[in-house]
Amino acid sequence: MKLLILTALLGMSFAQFNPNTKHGRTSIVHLFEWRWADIAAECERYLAPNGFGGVQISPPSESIIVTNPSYPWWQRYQPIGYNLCSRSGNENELRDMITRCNNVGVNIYVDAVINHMCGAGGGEGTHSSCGSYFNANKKDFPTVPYSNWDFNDGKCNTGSGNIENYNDVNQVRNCRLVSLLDLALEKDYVRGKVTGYMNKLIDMGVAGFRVDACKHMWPGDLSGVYGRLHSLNTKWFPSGSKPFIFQEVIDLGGEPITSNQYTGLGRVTEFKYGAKLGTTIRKWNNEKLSYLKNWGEGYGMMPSDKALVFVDNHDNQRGHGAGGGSILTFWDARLYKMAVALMLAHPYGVTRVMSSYRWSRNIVNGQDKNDWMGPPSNGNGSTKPVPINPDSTCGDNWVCEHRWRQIRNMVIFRNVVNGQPFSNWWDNGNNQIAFGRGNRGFIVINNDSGYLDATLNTGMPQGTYCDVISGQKEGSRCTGTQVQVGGDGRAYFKISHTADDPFIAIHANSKL
Ligand code: AAO
Repeated sequence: MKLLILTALLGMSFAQFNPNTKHGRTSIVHLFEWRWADIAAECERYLAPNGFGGVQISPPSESIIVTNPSYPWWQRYQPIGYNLCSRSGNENELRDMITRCNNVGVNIYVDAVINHMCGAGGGEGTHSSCGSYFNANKKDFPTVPYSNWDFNDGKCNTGSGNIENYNDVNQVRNCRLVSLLDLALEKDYVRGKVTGYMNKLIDMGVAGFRVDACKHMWPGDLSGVYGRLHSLNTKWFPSGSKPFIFQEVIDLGGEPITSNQYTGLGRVTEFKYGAKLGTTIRKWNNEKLSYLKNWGEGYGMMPSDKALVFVDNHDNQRGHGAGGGSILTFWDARLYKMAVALMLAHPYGVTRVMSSYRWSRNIVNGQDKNDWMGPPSNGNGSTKPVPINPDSTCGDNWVCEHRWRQIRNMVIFRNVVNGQPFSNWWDNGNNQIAFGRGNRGFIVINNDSGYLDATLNTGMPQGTYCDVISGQKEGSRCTGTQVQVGGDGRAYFKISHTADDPFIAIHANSKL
């Protein structure tokens, strides 16, 4: 009995750290700005067959529509209510997507914008994604409804009403983030509306939430919100499963609000991860791959079982948020693939793969003037579908990093090595490294300016393995390079520094 209670308690307190993924799947992909109909198809035709555990979707809630600039991606981070129509589709399409993805074991995580409503300058009218009326000047959002007294302004002590100083905790949590009308989440009424929205999605079948802008909400208020969330829908999840929570808190150090103020409530986005990995792979500040022997907590990051990690996100791939110029993105494809492979091979954190669209960058003095540009769209702002080319890449400026062979195969690698320890580290003291995951997988990376030529202990059983970077195993042959592992677990590797992808990865399921 005691044991039962203990397990129940543990289950309750740790559940929100568990992504609830199925069939041993371990990674999430952010299908940034995709339409619900496309995501549903992608779950069935690509994500499930290739072992993706879940999808982070763009905010489904009713938002303001901005025409100057013309339909920016960030309009969706300005809710005007909790009706479920957006540029990605309507409520029926959302429901159909959740159902179809769940039916093939791919989870949906919703980007929940609950810190604020639209910007103070959002005006009055029905320029919103479901056409509901709102009046930002009066802080009147009748579809919820919220009105003047549901906002924090009375508690904000800055002249502008906006956050002016990130060193002042009260400002950061009670004032407006870039003028966004800041909800008073300590009010029972507001919490009720927010949890009503989240619970509706849980009942529809979502598996969890990315909670936007958590730095700007008091941990106690968030705890109050999370405590009211329903268990997941038992049509797809074991009874009593709690939603996975990952909270967006940007903590690169140097501010009084830190990640660990939130790690008791759910996972937290670890922004140091992509910033530091970018610096290392770009070899800035004399950083070297060989230093990554201590990657993770050893680099001052939060505990692995609290972290949600990624190489880039929808903000810092275009200069929003934080991380700076070191962040690697699809624009630096060669280094990017190396970074994503390293992330997926390494045991630290729950991993999220980014899937982007291309826009016309216009960088002036290090700033992208087109950082606002929305997804591939028609003239009226409606988002275009994602066409799939015969070679399985995406068309129409959808980048689909998750479909790049090297990235997709490393998502599979992570599933194959799940639960195995970090092992058999090797480095040349510079930018050549290798490490394994128990006896299930091994990766070798050459980011030096000369050949890698070494016989390394892989920890793997004897056999012929297909490299899953230059190709993969197909039937009884490798479409790319082969690796021979001897009876002693050792294998010879030679990797040119000028190779398209200067790294090799093998795993238990790529053995011939
Ligand atoms: C848009 C317009 C605004 C306008 C507003 C209202 O751009 O001009 O005032 O509408 O009309 C997104 C866009 C925003 C957009 C907003 C609403 O990024 O441009 O505003 O939608 O449409 C902070 C927050 C973090 C937030 C990030 C962007 O803490 O939560 O800013 N991210 C999320 C979403 C994001 C979204 C929102 C929140 C809002 O992912 O897409 O905004 O829903 C420091 C702080 C960080 C802070 C950054 C940026 O970072 O630490 O907490 O992030 O500043 O202000 C070094 C430091 C690093 C520092 C960084 C930048 O790297 O180490 O700590 O420099 O100074």
